[in-house]
Amino acid sequence: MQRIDRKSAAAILLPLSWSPVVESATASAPVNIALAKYWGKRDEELHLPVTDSFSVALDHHTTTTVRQAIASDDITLNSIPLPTDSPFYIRCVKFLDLARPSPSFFFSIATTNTVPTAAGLASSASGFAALTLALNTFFGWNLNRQKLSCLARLGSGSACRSVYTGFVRWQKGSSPDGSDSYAIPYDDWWPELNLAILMLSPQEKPISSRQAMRLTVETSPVYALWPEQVVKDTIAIMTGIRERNFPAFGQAVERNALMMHATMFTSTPPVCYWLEKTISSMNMVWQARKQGVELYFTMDAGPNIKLLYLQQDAQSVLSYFPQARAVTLLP
Ligand code: 2P0
Repeated sequence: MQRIDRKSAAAILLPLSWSPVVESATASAPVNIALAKYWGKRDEELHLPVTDSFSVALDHHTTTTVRQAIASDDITLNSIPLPTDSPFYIRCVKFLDLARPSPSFFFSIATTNTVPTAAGLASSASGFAALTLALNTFFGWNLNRQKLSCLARLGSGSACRSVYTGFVRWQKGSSPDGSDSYAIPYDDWWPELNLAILMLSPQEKPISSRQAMRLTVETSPVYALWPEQVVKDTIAIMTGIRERNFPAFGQAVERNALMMHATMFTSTPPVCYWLEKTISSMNMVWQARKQGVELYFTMDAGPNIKLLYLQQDAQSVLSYFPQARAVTLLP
């Protein structure tokens, strides 16, 4: 397949030249949780996914302010300057290179997360989406949401979903330049839907999701089943929302997360983010379900569990999991 580099992919989205139109610009973007996961890229450079994915926004945000700096890029995260050799600084600068009006232009970036770090939700998705929105204002690009979503994707794939609130579908697209790989909002909302975080370990991941994703695509025999499964799960999730069929919705969400982890277990070498507590918590969810509580879970590339349930079951769920922290979803 024809390969397009990041600069060329960004050039399709941006004007021919630009310079700041304001002294500073601030923007916020929500954290999103995938219900049908983005797992596997067809293009590593442009973060183009193998499949669609589907997410819901949380009422937790990243807020980012962009200014011009004098001699080099400086980036602060929750008021702490990022070391220039830290992986996140390097990732941000690689993204800022796309927005730099000239090689001698430098950025001052201040980023804060409303997410308590201990909640395990600190997210590159909300971070790159907020940075994209702030750059759009800073340079007066006036990009529409579609282009903003494409641009955010060049920072981190899942960031393309964080330019919207509510339920969001990232359509994978097929163009080699990624111009049709962006998120679109899903025009329905489920006010009774609840999510709570079961924080089982605040420890850093043994392997980044980016690396795990790559390893899985390259080595897991189960990965061949994944694309078709995501299509089925996404349809079941969207239909479940439309019809307010919580068991159908929950089963699809849970199956999708388990299938993603199945691709990891079967990679070489195997990747397992689960802890013993992860497995016992899953068992507790299944036990609760047997006892009539409509409770399902999802998991990302980590050991923590996100519980999904309807408002009517909130009390029962919290009696099974008193340590779970409910998080508001953002329509
Ligand atoms: C998701 N994850 O859909 C999936 C589920 C992790 C598990 O998106 O390489 O940081 O920056 O495009 O977006 C995490 O991967 O990966 C992720 P890059 P990203 O939310």
